[in-house]
Amino acid sequence: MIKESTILSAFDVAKERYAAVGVDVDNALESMKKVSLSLHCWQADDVTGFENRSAGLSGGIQVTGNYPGRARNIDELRADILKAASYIAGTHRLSLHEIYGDFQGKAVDRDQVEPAHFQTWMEWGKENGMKLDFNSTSFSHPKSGDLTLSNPDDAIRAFWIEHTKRCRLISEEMGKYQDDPCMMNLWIHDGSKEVPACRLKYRRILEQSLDEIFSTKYENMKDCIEAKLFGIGLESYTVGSYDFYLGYGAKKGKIVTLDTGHFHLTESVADKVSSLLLFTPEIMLHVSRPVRWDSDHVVILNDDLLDLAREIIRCDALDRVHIGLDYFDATINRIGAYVIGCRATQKAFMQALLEPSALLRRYEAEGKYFERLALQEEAKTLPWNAVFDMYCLRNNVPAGESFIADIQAYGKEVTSLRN
Ligand code: RNT
Ligand code: ZN
Repeated sequence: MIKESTILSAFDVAKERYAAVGVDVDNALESMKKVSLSLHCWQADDVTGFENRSAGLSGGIQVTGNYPGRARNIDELRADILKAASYIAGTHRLSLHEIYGDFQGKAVDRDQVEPAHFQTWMEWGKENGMKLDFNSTSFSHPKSGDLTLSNPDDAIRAFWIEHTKRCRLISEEMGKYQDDPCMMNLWIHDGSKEVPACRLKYRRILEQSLDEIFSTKYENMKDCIEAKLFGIGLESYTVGSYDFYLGYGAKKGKIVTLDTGHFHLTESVADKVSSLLLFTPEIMLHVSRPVRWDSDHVVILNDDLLDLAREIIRCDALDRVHIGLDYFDATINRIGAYVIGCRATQKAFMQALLEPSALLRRYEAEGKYFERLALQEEAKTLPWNAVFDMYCLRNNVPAGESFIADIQAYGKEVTSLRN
């Protein structure tokens, strides 16, 4: 454990250093309260869910690793999420996929799912101070195939339309219950291994499906549409590409989800934020980490994440950006994976909030580009970590690396006993 007195004295020094470049650390700490993360439930069990069907993970996504102790049922998953959340300062949300319903061992097909299947989740969320977000699930089902909402086969398409409509209703009920809109993310894997004879055909069908799905208006949920570059086995064509959803979102006022793993590796996701804010209602993030491809590695504090957080803060857009996480790593302690990724995301926002932006903007307006670059470089090594430790201390979560030993203990006493 880091001594409290050490945190306090480091904070005082940091406060002085930041004041010299016109940054008020207390304001930054106050703004951190608005940085609420939506934890993805699927890191706890390798995107398995509770359908009791052995279809296996499909839809072009993949979890690698076989570290022991994944959550096998709803109780274990809930316990693991709460354990992880206890090391993450602030209030969090939980993002559920449809396959994580409380089905009580019954087989509930995706076109039969109802708000009742999420009643215990809503109650659990309220008891534990976690608001819920939601996701429809197109993958890991006998009808998943390569095409769902863009399928020319009317019966299959109708099945997925029904599923997605029901997911919107569930989201609406969640939003009502928690008195705060539930963010519903719609991602489908539709695509093909080779280039199709007509790309337009499937995109037109997808547009029609979405129009039908969104024709019901709700007050307590918000629709988010997530694009992607490619899936495994579906490398040549993705029906729901970024252009597709950006166009759809801009035209029809829907929120575009930016998954940081869903772009060409040299493309800047940070650069998209300001454009989306001008032309779409809000932004949903899926903070992830691609390594050579959309591999969904545990999020770490790297330049991409820092750039993204800085852009959001520079746009003063914390009220319009929803910070969801999306990665799945089965090679290490899964609870530790949550904590690492969440804390990295928070650290990125902490640094962004501490940027000496007033001074940087002044230099820029005056054409002082040497001064701007010099300050940008100096700002990188200002003692932001002392402010982050203070943020942890004030929120009663361990500062620094002391969570490692705790999570090791949970691994030994709880998760390693699962098999
Ligand atoms: C897949 C998308 C999608 C999923 C989750 C499980 O590439 O990122 O968001 O990861 O819905
Ligand atoms: Zn995603």
